[in-house]
Amino acid sequence: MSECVTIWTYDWVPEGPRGFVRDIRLRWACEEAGFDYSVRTVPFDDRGPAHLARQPFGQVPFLSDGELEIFESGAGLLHLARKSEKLMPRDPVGEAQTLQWTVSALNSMEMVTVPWWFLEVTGAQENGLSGWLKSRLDHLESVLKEREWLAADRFTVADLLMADVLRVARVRSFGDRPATESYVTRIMERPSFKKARADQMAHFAAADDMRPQP
Ligand SMILES: N[C@@H](CCC(=O)N[C@@H](CS)C(=O)NCC(=O)O)C(=O)O
Repeated sequence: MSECVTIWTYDWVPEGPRGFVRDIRLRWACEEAGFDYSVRTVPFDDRGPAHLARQPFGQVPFLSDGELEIFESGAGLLHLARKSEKLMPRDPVGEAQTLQWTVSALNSMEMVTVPWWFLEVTGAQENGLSGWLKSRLDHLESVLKEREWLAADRFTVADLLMADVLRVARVRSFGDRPATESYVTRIMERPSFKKARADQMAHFAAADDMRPQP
C-alpha cells in the first residue's frame, strides 16, 4: 500500500544544505514511482528521544509506511523499490544489478565523496582524499562511457542514488569526466527530481518565517 508512506525530515535547516538534505532521495523516489506520500518533521535544534528512537544517530531522513519504520536513506530507497517496478526491475538479473549499484553508490562512492567534500569545505590545504576520489570517479567514468544507466538498461533507483551522491558541486567539478557529467545532468533533468528539489526548498523556506529572529 503506497498511500501511507511518510517521509520524515527536519523542520528547518540552514540555507547551505537546502536542496541536498537526504529526504530528497525518498521524495524523488516516491515521485518517480507515483506514490502518494506526506512529509513530516522532527526538530532540527532539539533531537530528542523520540527522534533517536527512530534514527539512532539523530539524523534524517527516515520513513514510515504503515507499521514499518526505516532509517538510512538507502534502506528507505530499497523499501520503496520493492514496492514499485519503476524503481527496480522484477527479473532476478535486473534486480541484482540494481541492488549492487545502489549499495555501491553508498559504500563505494559516498563513503569517499562525503569525507572528501568535508575536507574541501573546511579549507584543508591539501585534500589527502583526492587520489581516492579520483580513482573512484575514473572507474565510474569508464562504466558510464559504455552505457546510459547503471543497471538493467534503464533508469532505476541505483541511478537516482548515484546521481544524488555525485551532484554535489565540488564533486562534479573535480576533474573532467564527460560521461559522468552528462549522466548526472540527464538525471537531474527528470521532472521527479526537479519536483522533489523544489518541494524541499519550499519546505525549508517556509520554516524560516517560523524561526525566532536572532
Ligand atoms: N547514512 C545516512 C546519512 C544521513 C545524513 O547524513 N543526514 C544528514 C542530513 S542530509 C543529517 O541528518 N545531518 C545532521 C547530523 O548528522 O547531525 C543516510 O543516508 O540516511
